[in-house]
Amino acid sequence: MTTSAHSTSTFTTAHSKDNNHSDTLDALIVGAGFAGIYMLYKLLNLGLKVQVIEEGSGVGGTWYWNRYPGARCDVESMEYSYSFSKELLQDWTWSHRYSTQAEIMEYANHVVDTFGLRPYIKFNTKARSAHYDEARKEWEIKTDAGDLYRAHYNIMATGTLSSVNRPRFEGLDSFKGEWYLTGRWPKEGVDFSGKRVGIIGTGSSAVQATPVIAEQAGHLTVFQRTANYSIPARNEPLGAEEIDDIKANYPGIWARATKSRVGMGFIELGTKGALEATPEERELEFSKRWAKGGAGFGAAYTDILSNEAANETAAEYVKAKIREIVRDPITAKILSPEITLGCKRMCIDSGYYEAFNRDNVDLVDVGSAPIQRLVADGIQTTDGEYQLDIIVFAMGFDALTGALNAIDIRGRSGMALRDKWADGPRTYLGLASEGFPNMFTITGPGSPSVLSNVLRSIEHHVDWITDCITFIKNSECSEIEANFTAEDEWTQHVEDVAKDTLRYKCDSWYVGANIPGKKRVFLPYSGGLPVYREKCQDVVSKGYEGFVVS
Ligand code: NA7
Repeated sequence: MTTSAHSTSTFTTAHSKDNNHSDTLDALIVGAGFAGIYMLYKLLNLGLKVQVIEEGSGVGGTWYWNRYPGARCDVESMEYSYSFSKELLQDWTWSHRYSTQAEIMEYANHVVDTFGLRPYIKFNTKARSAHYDEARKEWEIKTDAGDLYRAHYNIMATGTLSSVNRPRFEGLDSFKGEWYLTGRWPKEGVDFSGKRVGIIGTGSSAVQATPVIAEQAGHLTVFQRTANYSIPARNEPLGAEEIDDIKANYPGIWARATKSRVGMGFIELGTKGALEATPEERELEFSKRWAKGGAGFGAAYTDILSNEAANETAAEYVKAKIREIVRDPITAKILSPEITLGCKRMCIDSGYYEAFNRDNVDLVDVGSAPIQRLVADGIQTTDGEYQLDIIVFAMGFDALTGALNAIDIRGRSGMALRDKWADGPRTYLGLASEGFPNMFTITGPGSPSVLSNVLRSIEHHVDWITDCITFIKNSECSEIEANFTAEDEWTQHVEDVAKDTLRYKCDSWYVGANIPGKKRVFLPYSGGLPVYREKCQDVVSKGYEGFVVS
């Protein structure tokens, strides 16, 4: 726990606390992460009978599970916050520019308790199946804990980066040491002291964990398959004056976030192309942003993610920084990415490159000499064997579709969602899928989700779903379902818009390339939040165009 602690006040909400779970619910929400929490709040305020089921024993979603050393948000805390309650914004105070996992958990719990939401969440309860009963026009949801819920609406708040990419290495069972997944970190923590530790992966999770584990372990070996770009976070405590200033200016910050492609009001977006600037101007601009730290580096120019030559200017700047920081030139070379900057999500670090200057840290390039198998004492690559006591798998997630496909979801005529999506997800606006009436996906595939400050995308989706449910209720209809043509056009549009970006060509989790056998499809919507919001609003204005309401 951090010492930022925050508030004692409670606000009142309009809902009643009675909730008879044996009756048909108005809505069943799967997941008590940030999406599920806000969805619950909104539907209770509509006076609906709602139940949330959550696999973990606490709220927070992916933050609940990702308690690995160094876990932190890479969006600034002051805007990685719900914006729906003015009181909450004033009441809560973050301690640092970028929050730790522990502080984010504290915040999630604070929100849940402030608004009296906890009684409506059943913990340690994993959704196993959700089947649509066409005759009753109800969803039937079964859980691993043996519950059966019936609900009019089935709302999937299952998260975008929540289904862990588990190791499939040959010989995993033969490894005699301990092994851990960053995405399922044990609550009691891990004692690395004096141990020979290996970490597989160099995405955000590993980049955050590496410097912290390096300080504790006897020796740390980082197994890197693909070098990625990392920008220093420059994390620091937030000063009282800065906090007061931000709190006084939240309306302006949210207004800026609403206009921003990525839903961030703090990031200063460049206004011209990198190639329009002179080399000296670029050097100055990149240096300014490197010194400030954070994701703003990638927003220095308008064309970094659309023009290869522009991208190269930013990439070269980072590579020069790596050479400057990392003392051993061979290590610096291996750490220097060959991929397009930003095509895999850029990392934000606190001492990542510096960690490789430590005597107890080594880098192994498993891109050129792949891991062959795990053996009793460690990892065997095509180049040799590495003796380890502990292995940390920081291998990412089955992004956007993994958590949904993990549940046996069946719509009309028993159609399985995972069969329908075998060649890639098909959604209308990332909110709904044809054949699955009254089911909504919060930040689902085909919506901006992971290409935005996900808190802004969550709030937008939850507000949209709430309005939609209100509309259905008021119109005395019982079903809403995406129509085939609208879904087809949207799915094609998501792909078409992505094609214009440099991210499209790169092997990343954005296209499902990290999961063996996953169909290569660009998963999030890359047209930006403002365009996306306008489209969603337009659909509503035209009487839920593209949906069948019956
Ligand atoms: P990422 O960004 O998907 O990173 C996973 C890392 O694991 C990445 O470096 C992968 O290398 C590596 N990986 C995956 N499978 C293997 C195998 N089989 N062998 C070696 N290395 C492997 O996941 P994170 O959890 O770090 O971050 C995910 C997001 O969470 C992040 O973007 C933030 O938004 C929060 P690869 O690049 O595929 O070669």
